[in-house]
Amino acid sequence: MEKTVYIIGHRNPDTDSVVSAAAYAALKHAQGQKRVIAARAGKINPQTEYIFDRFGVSLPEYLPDLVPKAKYYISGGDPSLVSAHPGGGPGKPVTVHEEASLWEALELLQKDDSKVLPIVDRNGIYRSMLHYGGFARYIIANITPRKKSSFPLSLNHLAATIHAQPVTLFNGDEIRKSSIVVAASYTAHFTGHLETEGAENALVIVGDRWDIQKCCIKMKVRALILSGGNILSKELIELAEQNGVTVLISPFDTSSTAMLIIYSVPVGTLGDAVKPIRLHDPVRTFREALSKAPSRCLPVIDNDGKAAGVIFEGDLIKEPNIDVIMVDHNEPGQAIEGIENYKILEVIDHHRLGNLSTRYPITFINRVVGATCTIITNLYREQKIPLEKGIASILLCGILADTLVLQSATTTEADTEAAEYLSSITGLDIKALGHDLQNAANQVNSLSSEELITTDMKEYAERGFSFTVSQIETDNPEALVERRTEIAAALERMRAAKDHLFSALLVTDVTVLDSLLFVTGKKSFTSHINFPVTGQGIYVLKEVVSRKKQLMPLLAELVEKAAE
Ligand SMILES: [Mn+2]
Repeated sequence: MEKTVYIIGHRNPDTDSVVSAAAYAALKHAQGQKRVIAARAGKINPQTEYIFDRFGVSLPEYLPDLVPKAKYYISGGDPSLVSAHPGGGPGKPVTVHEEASLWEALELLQKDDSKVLPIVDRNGIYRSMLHYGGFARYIIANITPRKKSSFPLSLNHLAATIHAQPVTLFNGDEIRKSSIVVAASYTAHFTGHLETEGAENALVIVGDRWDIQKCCIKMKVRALILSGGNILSKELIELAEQNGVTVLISPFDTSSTAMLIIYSVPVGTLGDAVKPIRLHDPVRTFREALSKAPSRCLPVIDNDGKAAGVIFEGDLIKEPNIDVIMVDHNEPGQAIEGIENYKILEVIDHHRLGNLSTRYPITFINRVVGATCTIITNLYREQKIPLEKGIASILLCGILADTLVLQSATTTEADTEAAEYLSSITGLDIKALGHDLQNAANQVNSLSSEELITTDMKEYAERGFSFTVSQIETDNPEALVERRTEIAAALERMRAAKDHLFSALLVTDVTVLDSLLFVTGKKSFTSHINFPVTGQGIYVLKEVVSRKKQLMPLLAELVEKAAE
């Protein structure tokens, strides 16, 4: 089975990470890899929204988490992803209509080599499950010499199941309980028998016995079935038409015909009402039910209640049907929740190495450049894939956003070169575009303290400690200094919730390229901070604009001191 591959950036996504995912997925599509989907692990910031909107590129799909769910393990892939694959995706699940005959259902089961079959109504809504266990129960309950059984069936199903040639057919669709009567005795005897059985619900199987044929038609049986390909006289056909009696010619002998009739009941009457699970249900919520379910499988439905397939206990030990490519991050702590359950195919990044480990060799590209978008741009050029204008435009935005318009300390020649290349093929002016991007980002004053901190927050692990460092860009840091009590309280809530060593917010002034650092933390850490102070818990970091390249080494040193 071909898997779906999600290309996804870090949590609290910034422009570089969202654009990298979108542009790298477009590169894979151009190379013919259809089942690759760009994704993002969170809400986008106003700048990212502005960019995708302005250049008319569709946003990567939002994934709240990658906690294992039914849809990632279901046999045949997640049907809800069909629309996402222009070249086709997982097929429609095999189901059977509730009014189809048991015979048709069994044929489907055999053809599909499956143990179970979801039974659906005319709109595809799940009704019940057919499995061999339920089928066996039906046979045992109905084929017993101790009692005379009747079967709910329609004459159309009956005719189809026994491959009959209809001579006359009345009320073919009506489903009604009927009993099978074989005309094996003398006529007088038989007539008495038919009277006690109730002729109107009798399906009489008879051979070439003219007397019995006539008496059945006179008594208005539900259907007269001529076994072994026997035919009816013209006179009796006319009588059958007058009396509204259905006459069918069965190509099989009497015993085969009688046996096949049992299989013409609508499959909906045999299904087990197994409670379905939903595509997005986490595996942990149904693992136990699955181990107790008949045939150790459960039906899976989509949001509309439509049958989406079947999940077997064995599916959970197979590899899931999705893989992941990480862009703009490599530390598991910054990745989308649940990522450890899937195979990481590639990492494309420009950050320090975290503690990622994989079970397989992977493509790992990590370059010391200012933006992952620079690496992606160069992958297009190395692999000789022409850039669409929309993708080229957002890539340029990604580079400018992550490098503060090529002015941050992380900017390399490669970033400048890639930006100039993109600028020339899109006709976008770097300075003017940079100005637009900073304007779009400058909405910090309308954000709550929580939003200021979580919009671009990263979690780190170092020397056995965990901590968070957020960053926000503004042209008016004074406005945030005025809100210092409120911001410090929000930072402290963030820190205390997960018992971090400290939580910090780097406020970067894009007009002069300096930053302020807001910190709350444990004394064992804060007592070591030796940066110039400008207020309670606020430090001045002259010419520091890069969290990754300039701030993180400073913080790592302080964490080391706290560890001693
Ligand atoms: Mn980046």
